[in-house]
Amino acid sequence: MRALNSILVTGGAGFIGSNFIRHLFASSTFSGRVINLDKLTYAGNPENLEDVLEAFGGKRYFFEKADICDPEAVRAILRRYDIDTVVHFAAESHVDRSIFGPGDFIQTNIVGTFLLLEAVRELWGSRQDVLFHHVSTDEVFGSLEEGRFSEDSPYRPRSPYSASKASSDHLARAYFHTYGLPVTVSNCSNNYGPYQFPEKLIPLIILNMTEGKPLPIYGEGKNVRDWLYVEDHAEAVWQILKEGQAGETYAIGGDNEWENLRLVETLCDTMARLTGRDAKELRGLIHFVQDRPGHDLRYAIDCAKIKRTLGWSQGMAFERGLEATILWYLEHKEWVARVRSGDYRSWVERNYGRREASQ
Ligand code: NAD
Ligand code: TDX
Repeated sequence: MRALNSILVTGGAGFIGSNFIRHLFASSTFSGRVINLDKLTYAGNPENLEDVLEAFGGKRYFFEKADICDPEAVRAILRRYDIDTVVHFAAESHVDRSIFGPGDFIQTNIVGTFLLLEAVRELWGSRQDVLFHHVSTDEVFGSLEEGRFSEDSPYRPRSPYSASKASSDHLARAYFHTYGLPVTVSNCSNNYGPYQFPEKLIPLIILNMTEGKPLPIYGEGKNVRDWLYVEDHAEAVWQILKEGQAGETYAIGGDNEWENLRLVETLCDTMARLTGRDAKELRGLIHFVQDRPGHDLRYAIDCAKIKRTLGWSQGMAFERGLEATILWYLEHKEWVARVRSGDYRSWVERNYGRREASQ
């Protein structure tokens, strides 16, 4: 029986990590505590979890500002909270940034994952009621012409980001096979939803539409991504923690493929419907720009295994998910303004650091 009493979430101040932590506290089947370990890079914003901090801070929710590449800090946190489960989200996550500066991706995604695995192995020894869950991406499988990726697809990463994630996947699995560390891995398709940093396609397009700015489409907009609502991903990870088998990999996807251009046009139409703005005018903002170097053509995931073995399925219809996401960004103007201006970083120091220190 898995302990699941003291869960360390790395990268919990980011997009998926913060949605996962909120989802855990909303789940009637979770009664333990969460320790959010995050370095707070440009992508980390503890304001994403302000509501969780208010409700559970100092009781069942704890924040620790730390770098997974700092073994002493990580070891101290693992011991202090007697961690029995790790959910490893922390990573450099943006493909374009990896093209223009791969160094941080190698450091955090590869070296950081290795150091975290080492620290956990030292703490847990031969314990089997524990779990290290490694969160990864479908991008490790490369670019598809036809068919879909599954757990058995060969690894063919093609960007510094996906190469670094592939490397971390291999390390996580090696710790299971070599040391018997209870490890699970998941490879998920593109997530969307609230709290996504507006460098990624969907929030970038939503915010540029609200500001009347050009909507940049790389190349001809023919690249295809499979989109999944972030809360569905969070639920999949929670089910893996509860029922997933050590040593197994789970592919997670939306069964929801979209060409980029068609997706952006749909975002324009949905925005128009929700706000009364003119759809043609919004579509007129579409602007083709130079393609991403090495741009993968298509990703798609066959997630039959997690459906069959754990009973997971996607709960959010895409149209409803896009509406909810657009409305979230329209209703969170202050969050957007602070993220856009960089103010969220001083918000962290002014508000969050002070309150954490008093816990
Ligand atoms: P994100 O960039 O929004 O968040 C990453 C978080 O990790 C941030 O809070 C950041 O501060 C933290 N972090 C970065 N380096 C760190 C370090 N050295 N030590 C501690 N914390 C550090 O990313 P996301 O989109 O939420 O993705 C989370 C995970 O899910 C990543 O591992 C990513 O590869 C994977 N993933 C993402 C998607 C997607 O569509 N976004 C899809 C599949 C898998
Ligand atoms: O301005 C843009 N214009 C554009 O055409 C941006 C930012 C993106 N794109 C294209 C590139 C991709 O084909 O849209 C698609 C989606 O781009 P991103 O949002 O950058 O996501 P992607 O590169 O597919 O990677 C995402 O999904 C898998 C996450 O960032 C990864 O962390 C995850 O592993």
